Amino acid sequence: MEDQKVFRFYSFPIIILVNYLFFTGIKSEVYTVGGDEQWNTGANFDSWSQQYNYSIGDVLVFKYTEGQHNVYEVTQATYRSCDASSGVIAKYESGNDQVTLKEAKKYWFICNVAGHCLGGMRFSIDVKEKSNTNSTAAAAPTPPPEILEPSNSFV
Ligand SMILES: [Cu+2]
Repeated sequence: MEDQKVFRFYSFPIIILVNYLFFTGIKSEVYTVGGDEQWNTGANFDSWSQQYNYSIGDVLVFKYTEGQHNVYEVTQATYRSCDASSGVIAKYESGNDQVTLKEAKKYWFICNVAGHCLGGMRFSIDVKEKSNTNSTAAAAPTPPPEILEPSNSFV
């Protein structure tokens, strides 16, 4: 009976701790490109993309009406020229495209519907390795054993 009470009392901080580790050290971020405006003409993707720091494992979600836009990951030269006759790394056109950022590198994205890239549907991001500041917390996922010892308040 008493043991159960102790467990219940101490399980709460453990849940908090596990959540903390999950959200700070382990979980990758998911970004909807363009925020509320999504992947559409008229949104400012330069200012949107500069709001965040991107790490390996993060996911970009491009939301738009299928057929009205598309998403091409391209080289820097193609990003600059908006001419996708070459320099295309990947194409997405489902309207709900999830792009996992797998490498620490610069990524360039454009919309290849005529006029959209030149009209501003393009941005670049710089994806970094996951920073080491969280790794000490993430390296100790099991709570220290002393946290389970009953304190004097239960004696
Ligand atoms: Cu477009």
